Amino acid sequence: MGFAVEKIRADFPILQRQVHNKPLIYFDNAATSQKPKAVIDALVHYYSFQNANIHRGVHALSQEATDAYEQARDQLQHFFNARHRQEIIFTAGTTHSINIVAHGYRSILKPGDEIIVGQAEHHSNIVPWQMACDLTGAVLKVLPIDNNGQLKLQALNELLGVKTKLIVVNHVSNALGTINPIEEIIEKAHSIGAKVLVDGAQASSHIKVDLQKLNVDYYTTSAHKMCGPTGVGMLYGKKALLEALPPYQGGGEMIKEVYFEGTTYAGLPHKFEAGTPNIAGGIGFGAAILYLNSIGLEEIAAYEHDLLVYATDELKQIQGLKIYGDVVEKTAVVSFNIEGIHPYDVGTLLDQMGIAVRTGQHCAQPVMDFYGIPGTVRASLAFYNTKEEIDILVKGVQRAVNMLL
Ligand code: C6P
Repeated sequence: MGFAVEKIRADFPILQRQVHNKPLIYFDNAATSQKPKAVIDALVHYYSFQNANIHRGVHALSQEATDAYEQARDQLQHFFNARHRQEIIFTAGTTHSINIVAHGYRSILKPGDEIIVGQAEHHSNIVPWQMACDLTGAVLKVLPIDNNGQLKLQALNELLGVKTKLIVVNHVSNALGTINPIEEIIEKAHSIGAKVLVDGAQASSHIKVDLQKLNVDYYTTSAHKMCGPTGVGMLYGKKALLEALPPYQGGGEMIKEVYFEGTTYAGLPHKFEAGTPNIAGGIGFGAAILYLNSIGLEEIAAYEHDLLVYATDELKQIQGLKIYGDVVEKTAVVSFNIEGIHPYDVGTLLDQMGIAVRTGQHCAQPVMDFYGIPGTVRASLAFYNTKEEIDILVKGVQRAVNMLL
């Protein structure tokens, strides 16, 4: 049986709406994915019937909310195949997750220690490390990309050394869609005793991630890119590493005992979950995981790859169109420009046609600087998109070119 895209599309209420009197074509999935009714219903159900603070009350409602929230943690553990449920920390999203680790490394790093960062990182996997380096005297080294946007693994051999403490790299580039060979990177890092943090924001709803098999040290993602709500995400870390990492925020929930003379901290995962969390968000994240599982990550990946190949081939027919990161190993992201046209102008005209794409630097300025461009037009596809929508995009881009050149 083929991929039941029409049935799937019916799960997403927003796909029924019009924009500028045209049916919405949503190709900005890398920025945030749309939400199926199952996730929206989970949020409404929680606020309608279960709303209470968690881990605190003896009353039934609090217990029910706690169970629902903790069940979501179990769902995440199984989805990513983490060894222990305590290794799954609820955060506000990828940015928050990376900052938790980078903040902790402020008390681990020594002057002269080195962190290797990929050249095609989102700003949220650059800036926290720069801040940590500024405070500790550690040094940030850049693992360069080639013209296809792929990391130069050869260069990693030269960068890795006794001073390397950590490699921080994305699983998939948000600006280009290129999939990084993280298995190889993790192996190389471990061979010299360095750790690896993988920013999985653009991977986790497109590629099946097995954390134990990867043997990765830290992995981060955001629910909102996985059909879940905004403002919630995950930090995975190996138990022993998270236990050794100092807490990020102090407050309720993250403590064992508090005296004015000193405080002891709670165990995992609570040590990193100070304050009342995004309870509905966590429950919604769990519902999103269930939804993705009901379709199947492998099926999603195969269907999206089909869309990617189709979109790439069709867009290439347009004269003067250049795709950045046109490689085999990538998710369904097409980042492009047309010679002589600013990406913003293309995006604005596409919007008038009901087509949502992102234009600009995509919070990855070093990638744009590398190519010497102000930005790109980025069409990022999801499993609820169709080839018919791609046809409309291609026609739309051609129309925009005709108008602008
Ligand atoms: N990228 C995009 O349009 P947050 O905002 O914390 O959920 O995720 C940050 C982030 C980190 N890493 C990668 C690889 C990302 O793609 C993102 C978010 C969006 O590309 C919004 S800037």
